[in-house]
Amino acid sequence: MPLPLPQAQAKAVVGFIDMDCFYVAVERRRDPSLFGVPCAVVQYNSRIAGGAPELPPEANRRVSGDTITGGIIAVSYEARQRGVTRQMNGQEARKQCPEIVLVQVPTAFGKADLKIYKQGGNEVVSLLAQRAGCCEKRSVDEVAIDITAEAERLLRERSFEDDLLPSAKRASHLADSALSRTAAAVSRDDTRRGHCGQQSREVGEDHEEQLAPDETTAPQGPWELAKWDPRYRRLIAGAVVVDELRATVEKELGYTCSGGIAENKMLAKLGCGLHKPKQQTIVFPCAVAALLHGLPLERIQGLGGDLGTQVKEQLQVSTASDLAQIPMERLEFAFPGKGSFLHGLATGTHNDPVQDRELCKSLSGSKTFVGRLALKTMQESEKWLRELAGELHRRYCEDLAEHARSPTKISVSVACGGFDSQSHQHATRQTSLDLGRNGTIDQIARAALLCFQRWAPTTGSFNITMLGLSLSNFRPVFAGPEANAPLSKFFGAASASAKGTERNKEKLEASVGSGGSRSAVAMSATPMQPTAALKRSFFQQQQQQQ
Ligand code: TTP
Repeated sequence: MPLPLPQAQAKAVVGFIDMDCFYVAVERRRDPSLFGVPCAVVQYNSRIAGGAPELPPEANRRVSGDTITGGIIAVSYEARQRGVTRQMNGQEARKQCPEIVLVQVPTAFGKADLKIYKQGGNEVVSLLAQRAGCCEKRSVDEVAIDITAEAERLLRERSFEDDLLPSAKRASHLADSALSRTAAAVSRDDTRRGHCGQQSREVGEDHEEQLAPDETTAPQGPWELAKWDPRYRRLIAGAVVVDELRATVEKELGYTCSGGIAENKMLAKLGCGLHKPKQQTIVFPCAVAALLHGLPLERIQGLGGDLGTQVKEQLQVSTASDLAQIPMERLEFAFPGKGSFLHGLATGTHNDPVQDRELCKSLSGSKTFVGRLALKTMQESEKWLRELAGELHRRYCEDLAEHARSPTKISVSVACGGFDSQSHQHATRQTSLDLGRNGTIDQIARAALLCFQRWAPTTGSFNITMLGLSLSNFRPVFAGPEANAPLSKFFGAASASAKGTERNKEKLEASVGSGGSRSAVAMSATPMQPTAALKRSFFQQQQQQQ
């Protein structure tokens, strides 16, 4: 049985939003003729020696013929209903569904260019942050939101009986319905492939019918409990908030999404994955035990990767309820320092708060080199480090223009050898760099090469299967002498007045053209004003370091 939630944490209402078939949705927004037809996004052909030829987002990226070797990375729900899965390559998908439209990801710098999808995800987070406050970006298409205050506001301002309760009922599934439990029992891999529960659901016309209130296993229905239990009332108001946020995202950005509502982040995410697309699920406290019972461990965020595999192997468990039975001493013995974390995940009581994190902490790019494409020489490695530097430079420029911040650390990751655990080796080397607001590709490439040479053996040939580059440890940047002022002054000055902003802009415009062919300022003359998100994230970083 789950442990009772501590009183202070029980008050939280967390919403979780996951975009539906996101890369497809981004492509549909760019090309509305893709709406309603089965379609999928495919990878580029990674076996082209020297890297993929450039294919910008605005090019015609539809792929024809039946010899498409790229793997499928996103599948529309129409295509899922016709049996297309993420496990297939383009050729197999076309065989399965001849009318499918396949769109290739854009490519740049010899590899996939995910910029349009990242931008799409960022737009969603910004919109949600405006409407709902504390937002935590969890991945390219997932956001956790603390909606406690908004739910409480609705409870104060709107009628519970006549408005909130019927609205929440109309919009939401319950996490312990028979339907939800079937969905929860499906493994994470199957879910990612687009499992049968999702395929069998019609999008559109019969939506209302599907969303009729589900049967529940709770002895007293949660809708009844809500009449007297404040925790349930808040979750019901939270469901209305999430429903309205989802409607806003669809109206303003054209993307549909699914939602989860619970008292903590892990349960909200779990709930969100139960009914897709364009649906939402409430995880009431009375549903937690039933939801976790028999839940494959890898469905829980945090246990989908290496840690989950180790937990399964060492403790001989496969479900959340199995793990919940393991005594704390044994958990701690097997995974020192992680006992209560694992117990929290297994029992649905892990109350990791929603972090106000709208901004990413690093800009990263990587490239894999499969089989005969593995990098063998310093010259080849240098070429690819430069390609990656070019990609990160472009993103650094965009980030700088948008958030007035600049990275101060660069890391290079290298994987080499085979893909089995014996021969596989992974190393990371890092160094500081000062890109400021005029950083160049050369600067990034030189720093990357320095890191690489710290790792690279001086003799012999390599067998590099992956190269990664990451820029992190952001600091605010400011045009002019204020650059060295105390940060509190900087934030005050930068956001104090429109006059200040204009002054920054003038300085920037004056310096355009002096910084080299692809300098940051040459890319954009946007005023350097730190965003609210940057201020928050910077002060959070400072607090963590103290
Ligand atoms: P997901 O959220 O896992 O899936 P999805 O949004 O396509 O579909 P669903 O409606 O079932 O949530 O992934 C988000 C995007 O990330 C996806 O559209 C494409 C990309 N992606 C990859 O590039 N490779 C992968 O292996 C996965 C799982 C996703």
